[in-house]
Amino acid sequence: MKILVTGFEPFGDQAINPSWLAVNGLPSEINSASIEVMQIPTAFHRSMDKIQEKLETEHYDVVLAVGQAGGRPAVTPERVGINIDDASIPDNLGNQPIDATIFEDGKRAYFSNLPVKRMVEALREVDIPASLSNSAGTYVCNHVLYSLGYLQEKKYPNLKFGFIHVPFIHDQVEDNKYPSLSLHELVIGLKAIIQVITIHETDVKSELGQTH
Ligand code: PCA
Repeated sequence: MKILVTGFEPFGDQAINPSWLAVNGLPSEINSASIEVMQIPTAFHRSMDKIQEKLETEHYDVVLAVGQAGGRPAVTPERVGINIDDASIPDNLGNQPIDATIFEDGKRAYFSNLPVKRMVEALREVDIPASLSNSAGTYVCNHVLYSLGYLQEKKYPNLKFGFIHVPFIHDQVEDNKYPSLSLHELVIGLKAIIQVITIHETDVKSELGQTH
């Protein structure tokens, strides 16, 4: 099994992006699956261009994208990407799409086809705070998750794809203003998630839904 794991470059007012630091800390093999890592730009179309270039030159069974969700207290596998770009700040290329459809011929949403609930359970088993997220926002991370679903549907039917949002790491946070984890915890969490991917094709029906 070959897994491509991506992390983002820093964006907004942040000097680092923990998603890339954590992804870059992964070993090259987990459970005999080979892991390849790549940094992608925090830019609406360029981020996906880079992933598509990779998929065109090499075969991957899984693409797992990872991004920063500053302010979240937990590692959050994302359930779904939606067909809209609605940016509250410009991306790293200065683009700020508002209410823009990502793909006119795409579905309104694409659900990750990885076992997201098992991921949450695996994270909790290794003592990493985790919950299932039902919205990846409307910025570049949602764009990437949605576009991976689109690519899976239109071009790579066997591709497994998913998205993980990670909190800030301690270095980014002054006076405990926001929740944060250590970089080491993020790496442990991503390893646990990838282990799940290498073992399980299907998800569990555990009670991880939310009332709001
Ligand atoms: N987080 C942003 C984009 C890049 C990143 O790491 C997001 O959640 O959309």
